[in-house]
Amino acid sequence: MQNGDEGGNGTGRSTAVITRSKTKTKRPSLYRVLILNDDYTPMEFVVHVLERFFQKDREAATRIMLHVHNHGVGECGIYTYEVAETKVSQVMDFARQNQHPLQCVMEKK
Ligand code: TYC
Repeated sequence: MQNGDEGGNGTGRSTAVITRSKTKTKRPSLYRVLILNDDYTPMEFVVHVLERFFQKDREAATRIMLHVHNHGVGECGIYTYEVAETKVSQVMDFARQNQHPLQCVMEKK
Protein backbone atom coordinates (compact mmCIF):
# COMPACT_ATOMS: atom_id res chain seq x y z
CA MET A 1 0.00 0.00 0.00
CA GLN A 2 1.55 3.32 -0.98
CA ASN A 3 -1.24 5.68 0.12
CA GLY A 4 -1.35 5.14 3.93
CA ASP A 5 -4.42 5.02 6.23
CA GLU A 6 -5.50 8.64 6.23
CA GLY A 7 -7.36 8.44 2.99
CA GLY A 8 -4.61 10.18 1.09
CA ASN A 9 -4.40 9.30 -2.54
CA GLY A 10 -0.80 10.16 -3.15
CA THR A 11 -1.63 13.46 -4.85
CA GLY A 12 -1.41 15.64 -1.68
CA ARG A 13 -5.18 16.12 -1.66
CA SER A 14 -7.29 14.46 1.12
CA THR A 15 -10.16 12.19 0.28
CA ALA A 16 -13.19 11.38 2.45
CA VAL A 17 -14.17 7.80 3.32
CA ILE A 18 -17.85 6.83 2.97
CA THR A 19 -18.71 4.73 6.02
CA ARG A 20 -22.42 4.04 5.36
CA SER A 21 -24.46 4.79 2.28
CA LYS A 22 -27.50 2.59 2.91
CA THR A 23 -30.23 3.60 5.39
CA LYS A 24 -30.75 0.94 8.09
CA THR A 25 -34.36 -0.22 8.42
CA LYS A 26 -35.40 -2.20 11.51
CA ARG A 27 -38.38 -4.53 11.61
CA PRO A 28 -40.56 -3.84 14.69
CA SER A 29 -40.67 -6.43 17.49
CA LEU A 30 -43.90 -8.41 17.61
CA TYR A 31 -46.02 -9.31 20.63
CA ARG A 32 -48.57 -12.08 21.20
CA VAL A 33 -51.83 -11.06 22.86
CA LEU A 34 -53.11 -13.91 25.05
CA ILE A 35 -56.30 -14.50 27.01
CA LEU A 36 -56.33 -16.59 30.17
CA ASN A 37 -58.94 -19.04 31.38
CA ASP A 38 -60.95 -18.47 34.55
CA ASP A 39 -63.95 -20.20 36.12
CA TYR A 40 -66.46 -17.32 35.89
CA THR A 41 -66.34 -15.43 32.59
CA PRO A 42 -69.17 -16.76 30.37
CA MET A 43 -68.05 -18.55 27.21
CA GLU A 44 -70.31 -16.31 25.11
CA PHE A 45 -68.62 -13.18 26.50
CA VAL A 46 -65.16 -14.48 25.49
CA VAL A 47 -66.43 -15.27 21.98
CA HIS A 48 -67.83 -11.73 21.77
CA VAL A 49 -64.48 -10.25 22.87
CA LEU A 50 -62.63 -12.20 20.18
CA GLU A 51 -65.09 -11.03 17.50
CA ARG A 52 -65.14 -7.42 18.64
CA PHE A 53 -61.46 -6.70 19.39
CA PHE A 54 -59.63 -9.31 17.32
CA GLN A 55 -61.78 -9.44 14.14
CA LYS A 56 -62.42 -13.19 14.45
CA ASP A 57 -65.51 -14.74 12.85
CA ARG A 58 -67.78 -16.76 15.15
CA GLU A 59 -66.17 -20.07 14.21
CA ALA A 60 -62.58 -18.89 14.86
CA ALA A 61 -63.63 -17.09 18.05
CA THR A 62 -65.37 -20.21 19.37
CA ARG A 63 -62.33 -22.38 18.55
CA ILE A 64 -59.96 -20.00 20.41
CA MET A 65 -62.33 -19.70 23.40
CA LEU A 66 -62.61 -23.50 23.72
CA HIS A 67 -58.82 -23.84 23.40
CA VAL A 68 -58.38 -21.39 26.30
CA HIS A 69 -61.12 -23.13 28.31
CA ASN A 70 -59.36 -26.51 27.85
CA HIS A 71 -55.68 -25.46 27.97
CA GLY A 72 -55.66 -22.37 30.20
CA VAL A 73 -54.26 -19.83 27.72
CA GLY A 74 -54.59 -19.00 24.04
CA GLU A 75 -53.46 -16.58 21.36
CA CYS A 76 -55.80 -13.84 20.12
CA GLY A 77 -53.35 -12.29 17.65
CA ILE A 78 -49.83 -10.95 17.03
CA TYR A 79 -49.22 -7.20 16.84
CA THR A 80 -46.62 -4.47 17.19
CA TYR A 81 -46.11 -3.17 20.75
CA GLU A 82 -48.53 -0.24 20.69
CA VAL A 83 -51.32 -2.17 18.96
CA ALA A 84 -50.92 -5.11 21.37
CA GLU A 85 -50.97 -2.73 24.35
CA THR A 86 -54.18 -1.13 23.07
CA LYS A 87 -55.89 -4.53 22.57
CA VAL A 88 -54.98 -5.60 26.13
CA SER A 89 -56.39 -2.34 27.56
CA GLN A 90 -59.58 -2.59 25.52
CA VAL A 91 -60.23 -6.19 26.62
CA MET A 92 -59.41 -5.50 30.30
CA ASP A 93 -61.63 -2.38 30.34
CA PHE A 94 -64.51 -4.19 28.62
CA ALA A 95 -64.26 -7.21 30.98
CA ARG A 96 -64.19 -4.93 34.02
CA GLN A 97 -67.18 -2.89 32.79
CA ASN A 98 -69.11 -6.16 32.56
CA GLN A 99 -67.79 -7.40 35.91
CA HIS A 100 -66.01 -10.45 34.49
CA PRO A 101 -62.56 -11.53 35.74
CA LEU A 102 -61.25 -12.23 32.20
CA GLN A 103 -57.50 -11.54 31.96
CA CYS A 104 -55.63 -10.50 28.82
CA VAL A 105 -51.84 -10.17 28.60
CA MET A 106 -49.11 -9.60 26.01
CA GLU A 107 -45.73 -11.31 25.63
CA LYS A 108 -42.79 -10.65 23.34
CA LYS A 109 -42.63 -13.22 20.54
N1 TYC B 1 -63.89 -21.31 31.71
C1 TYC B 1 -64.99 -20.39 31.42
C2 TYC B 1 -66.31 -21.08 31.75
O1 TYC B 1 -66.36 -22.29 31.90
C3 TYC B 1 -64.99 -19.94 29.96
C4 TYC B 1 -63.78 -19.15 29.60
C5 TYC B 1 -63.10 -19.39 28.41
C6 TYC B 1 -63.33 -18.10 30.42
C7 TYC B 1 -61.99 -18.64 28.04
C8 TYC B 1 -62.20 -17.33 30.06
O2 TYC B 1 -60.47 -16.86 28.51
C9 TYC B 1 -61.55 -17.62 28.88
N2 TYC B 1 -67.39 -20.30 31.81
